[in-house]
Amino acid sequence: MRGTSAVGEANSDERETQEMREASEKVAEAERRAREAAARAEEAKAAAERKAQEAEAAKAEAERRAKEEAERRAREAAEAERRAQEAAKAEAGERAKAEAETRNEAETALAAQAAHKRRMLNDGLEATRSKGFLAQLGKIFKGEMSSSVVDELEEILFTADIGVKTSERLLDRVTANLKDKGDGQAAMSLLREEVSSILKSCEQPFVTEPGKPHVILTIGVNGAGKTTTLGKLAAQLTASGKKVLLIAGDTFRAAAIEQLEEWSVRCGCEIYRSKQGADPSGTIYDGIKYAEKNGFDVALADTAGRLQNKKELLDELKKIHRVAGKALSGAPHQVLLVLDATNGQNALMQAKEFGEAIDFSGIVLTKLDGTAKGGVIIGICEEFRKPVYFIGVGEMTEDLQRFEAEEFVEALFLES
Ligand SMILES: Nc1nc2c(ncn2[C@@H]2O[C@H](COP(=O)(O)OP(=O)(O)O)[C@@H](O)[C@H]2O)c(=O)[nH]1
Ligand SMILES: [Mg+2]
Repeated sequence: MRGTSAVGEANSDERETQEMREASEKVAEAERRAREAAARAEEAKAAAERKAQEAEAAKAEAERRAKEEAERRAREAAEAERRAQEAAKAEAGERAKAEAETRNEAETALAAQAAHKRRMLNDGLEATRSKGFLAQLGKIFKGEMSSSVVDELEEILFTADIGVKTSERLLDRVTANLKDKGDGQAAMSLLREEVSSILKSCEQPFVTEPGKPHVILTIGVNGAGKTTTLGKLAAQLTASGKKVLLIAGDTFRAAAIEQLEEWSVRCGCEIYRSKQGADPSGTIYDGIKYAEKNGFDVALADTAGRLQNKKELLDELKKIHRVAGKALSGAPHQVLLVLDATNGQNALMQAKEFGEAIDFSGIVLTKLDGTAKGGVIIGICEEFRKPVYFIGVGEMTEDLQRFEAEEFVEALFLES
């Protein structure tokens, strides 16, 4: 039994030992596992730290790159801006240069135009200077007189083409201010001053109001230069950018319509025409309506200078005037009386007759070139006190000149 028990004890010891071994093994195993776990945890921590560091570094790198990129962009933008400014500056410079060149060209062209205008005026008044009353006045100026300055002056002025009234006024003013009655030069300069003051009173700018359309009517005797003046005026206004309509109101002669038609082709403006023999006021009425409907800036109406008789002509002109006002309120805005300078004192008579029938608003004096009677303008200004808008000194478009008193006086008294 004992043996059995001993064996049993031994077995139990063995088992105990076994169990203890196993237990210690388990502990050892557990410790190992714990160590391993701790090691893994350590490793994981280290890895996490590494990752965190890496992330930190990546973030820092990303920030650095972003900063660099932003700086690069800013630099590029600044460079682009600088280039744009330079280009703009260069372009502005180019533009200013081009503008200056255009201005220079325009100034040169204007100067050339002005010189041409003066030359045409001076040439045009040549006959008036050398053969008209001014040529005779030259004798006074040079002191080549047979009697006193005042007597000579009186004789010359009263035979000149300036009309009695004007001659009287000139003579009175000169004699009243002449201190030494024998001083020819002083008499001439006084005369020039007086002529200048008379002519200045008739200088007025010609404006076409934006009345849409601004209607201008020309009146005057046959051959005075109405149609030609209208053609030249149409050409000048068209060139200045206005939309111009010519109205062929002289239906009396087919040639008059054709003549105006030629001008319309030459200046590139439109013409409103009816048949020869058509009612002139009806034609002008329709023409104004047409101009209004089609947005013309200016409508220039031609009229006949001769009908069956003078009364009929003046009656027709009055009717045209009335009818124009019916077509468009305020029309005609201007009535230009066209006078031919070669008619001399007759031009004064015509102005009187036409003026009694129609209250004209201004005068055009044509054909000052090639006549010795250019002095008539002094009489026209003094007697009618109406603006002289234009003067004709030749056949070309630009030979219809704006009347400028000072320039005219200079050309009139030009010393050769
Ligand atoms: N030399 C010159 N001739 C002109 C001038 N104005 C018009 N004429 C000419 O005078 C003539 C009659 O002109 P025109 O316009 O037909 O006169 P209208 O009958 O009043 O229409 C034409 O041969 C024109 O060329 C001018 O200022 N100088
Ligand atoms: Mg005509």
